[in-house]
Amino acid sequence: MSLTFYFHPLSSYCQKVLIALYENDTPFDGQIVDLMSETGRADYLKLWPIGKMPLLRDEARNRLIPETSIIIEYLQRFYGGPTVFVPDDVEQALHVRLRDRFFDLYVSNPMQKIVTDKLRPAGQNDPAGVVDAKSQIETAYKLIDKEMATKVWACGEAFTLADCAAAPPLFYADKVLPFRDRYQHLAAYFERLQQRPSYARTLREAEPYMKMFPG
Ligand SMILES: N[C@@H](CCC(=O)N[C@@H](CS)C(=O)NCC(=O)O)C(=O)O
Repeated sequence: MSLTFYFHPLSSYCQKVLIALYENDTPFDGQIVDLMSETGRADYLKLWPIGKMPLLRDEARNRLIPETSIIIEYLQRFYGGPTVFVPDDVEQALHVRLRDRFFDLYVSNPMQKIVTDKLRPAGQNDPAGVVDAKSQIETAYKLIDKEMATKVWACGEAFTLADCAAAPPLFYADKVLPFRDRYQHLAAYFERLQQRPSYARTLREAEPYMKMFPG
């Protein structure tokens, strides 16, 4: 097997890439990484000193690829299938990349801030940072809700990189700042994401680990 995917099933960014792998039935060996264990973290840091998951190793091309958006573009270029994550058209591609950045930076990262704050030892919390993160997500919800009033997927009719980026953080963001009763179009979009077989499978595989999710 040429591709090895280092990941954890519960991790939002890892799920983003799993969705892309499942969309095109791309064969890979999965290696679960436990960053909570001392040895798991030490081994992973040898691979990628930045220490962020996931990573893709491609034996055939002798490449180690970090960063989810780059991994998904890599998969499309070298292991492509029917789902095209970033369209060839330059303007459309820029739009998809913008929406991908939007979900990573303004939903995923603030969601992580809120969740990881719950894991910090007593006395090391950052209440002001959590308030800022919630405010950022709320603004993002409003913008997504407006966008999704007229769209099926994040960038229109086709499922893209932006939808891979959207589904996992929306799932966790809804747990820390619920949106389903407040934003009708966002809620309907998230429902469609959950019905998508690639994300449904990702969620199913995360289920046994869900008890590790704080609060
Ligand atoms: N920009 C990175 C973000 C990856 C990221 O934040 N991963 C989280 C898991 S969802 C992580 O590795 N957190 C562990 C840590 O920060 O120690 C990407 O897109 O790959």
